[in-house]
Amino acid sequence: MSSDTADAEDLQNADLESTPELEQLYADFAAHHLAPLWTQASEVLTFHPRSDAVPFVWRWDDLYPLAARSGELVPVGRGGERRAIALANPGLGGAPYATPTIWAAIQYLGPRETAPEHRHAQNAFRFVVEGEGVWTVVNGDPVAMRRGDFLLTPGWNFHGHHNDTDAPMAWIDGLDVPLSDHIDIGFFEYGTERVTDEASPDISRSERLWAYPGLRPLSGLDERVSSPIAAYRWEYTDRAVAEQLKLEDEGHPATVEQGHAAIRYVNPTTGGDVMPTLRAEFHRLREGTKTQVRHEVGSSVWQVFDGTGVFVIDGVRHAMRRGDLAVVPSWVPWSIEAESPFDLFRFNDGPVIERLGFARTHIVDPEK
Ligand code: GTQ
Repeated sequence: MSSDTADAEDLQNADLESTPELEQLYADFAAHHLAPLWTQASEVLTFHPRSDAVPFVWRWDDLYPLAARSGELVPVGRGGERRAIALANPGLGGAPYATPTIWAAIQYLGPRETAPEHRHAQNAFRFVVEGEGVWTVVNGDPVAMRRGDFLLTPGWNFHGHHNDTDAPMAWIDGLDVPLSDHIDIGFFEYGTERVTDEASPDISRSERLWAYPGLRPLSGLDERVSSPIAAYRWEYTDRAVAEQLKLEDEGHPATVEQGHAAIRYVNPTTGGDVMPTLRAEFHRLREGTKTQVRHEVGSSVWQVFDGTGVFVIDGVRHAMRRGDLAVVPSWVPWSIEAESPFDLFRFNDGPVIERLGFARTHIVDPEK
């Protein structure tokens, strides 16, 4: 990529001589709320994506105790809505955004606590790296949350969470809040203070109707923008990636690259992503696997589910372990090295980038 080496400064009309007439022209532009391209072309038309967001890592060992302290000091209830603490990317000026499109937060519920029901246009999911005992109630359907489960709250579905146990629980939330903010689509409504169904079934009604692989109910043949499956259970995710590696062992290619099994969570009514704005995946790397170095358009957040390894982001090595989260901004090169069997959850804005026709991936040739 020769464009990498071009300096932004090279492209500006830097040698345009300042004259009183020119300065007056610029002042008159400003007075009329106008801005010329030529003084800022290289910022507006970058040779490749240059995110304001920076690569960054948050440690579970920092996040969890801070969430627990919030649990001591901050009640959860109407108005604040959620005891959720967002990852604030240091490049994004203090906004509570992990990337320009993605909200990622740790959410914490103490023993027997309830986060009240509400709904919003923004799409949301939860991923559980440890613990259990909270039910998220989605449109009146109680959905158990346990380690390894991936749970959906698509836009405009009422949802509240209640902890049915005497132990606290924390998990991560992913939402399209920053994208929603940029494009001004937010609507919000309060629901009930208590969750509408405090039952604690093992699986939700949604799963009983929708979560049998390759089968869909004839009562629901319409296409839906978001998946009707409220929970993607760990037992299936685990099995799916384990089988890919076994198939590879048996000489049947099934992995994305050698030693690297991965799945995408999908909407069974379309075969596409679970929600229009968010993609989610689960990856399992064999011990010793090193992925290729990739540049991708769009930003991702990774969370380590199990094992240890190294994330190399923009050439910087980050040792990662269970619960740690890493942000990879658009087009920043990344690769992963597994020091043990390494299980990873990733989410990103892939569906938006693809739907708008902006998707590109560049795999760095190790020979060059
Ligand atoms: O659980 O409904 O992290 O509404 C941010 C906004 C979680 C939620 C967040 C939310 C929620």
